[in-house]
Amino acid sequence: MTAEFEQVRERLAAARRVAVLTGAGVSAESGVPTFRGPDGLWRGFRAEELATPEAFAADPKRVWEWYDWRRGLIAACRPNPAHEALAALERRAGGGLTLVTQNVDGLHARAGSGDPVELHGNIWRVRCTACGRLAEDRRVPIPILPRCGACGGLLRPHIVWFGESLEAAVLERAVGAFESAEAALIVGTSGVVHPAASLAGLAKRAGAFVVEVNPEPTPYGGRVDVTLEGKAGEVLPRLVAA
Ligand code: BV8
Ligand code: ZN
Repeated sequence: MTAEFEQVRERLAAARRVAVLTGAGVSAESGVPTFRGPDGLWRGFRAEELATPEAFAADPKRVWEWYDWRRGLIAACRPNPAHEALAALERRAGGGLTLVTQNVDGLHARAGSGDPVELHGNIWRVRCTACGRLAEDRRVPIPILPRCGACGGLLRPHIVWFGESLEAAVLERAVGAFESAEAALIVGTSGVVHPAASLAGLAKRAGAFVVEVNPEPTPYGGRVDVTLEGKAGEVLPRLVAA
């Protein structure tokens, strides 16, 4: 237990309000591929080429095949000790912890997190491109080109694609949590995608103690108080252990 580690445990325990931001790295040990890691490609495509309204307009079938593949993969994954540790920390914080995630896999909720802020949506929710109807759809496989039950319109994943705005209420909740946090945890994100990547800076400017958990160095490096180098599934359970 290094002095740094002890300091983080103390600051986390003392903080009345904690904000957490997670990225694909928190689900890596569940077997969900990250975006920019070695397993980040699908049929040679990067997420930035598929998760866009243009890609969906040009070839909805290919985009749905990518999501169907991810849904099938995620359906077989389980929350890992990192998700469970964050759910335990939330219970212990008694309402003082807000979990914000960039992930669309739904694993935080499955691990028991009460009301995660899903900045980029959720892969198990679909939205009708014609009538806008939102629905949960857990079919695996999902028929490729799924149709709306109400109007027959083409469904799309209820996910924020590159170039699309985040839902204002969702972003406001995330910004509010990081601006009022006394401690902030940034776990398993490469800090590349905005506006999620700016949340840590908001907390820092508001005087919070900011900690990053990642096995690799990231652009956050110089701007956090402590970087705990390691896997989320190993570091978080030790941080949260009673
Ligand atoms: C918007 C849904 C515009 C898809 C996603 C130039 C500069 C700044 C911004 C931009 C720019 N050019 C374009 C933009 C805007 C763009 C953007 O940020 N692009 C990036 C690529 C530069 N952003 C947008 O378009 C956003 N919208 O800006 O709106 C606008 C503004 C005003 C008005 C109108 C419009 C929308 C962004 C949302 C895109 N959707 N996801 C889907 O999932 O199907 S983003 C996608 O990347 C995922 O959500 C993912 O979560 C996210 C970020 O990736 P990470 O989570 O960080 O994952 P990554 O693989 O990168 O990293 C994994 C990390 O884990 C690594 O650091 C690794 O070391 C670590 N790790 C690995 N194993 C472990 C681990 N950590 C811990 N434990 C382990 N075991
Ligand atoms: Zn419809």
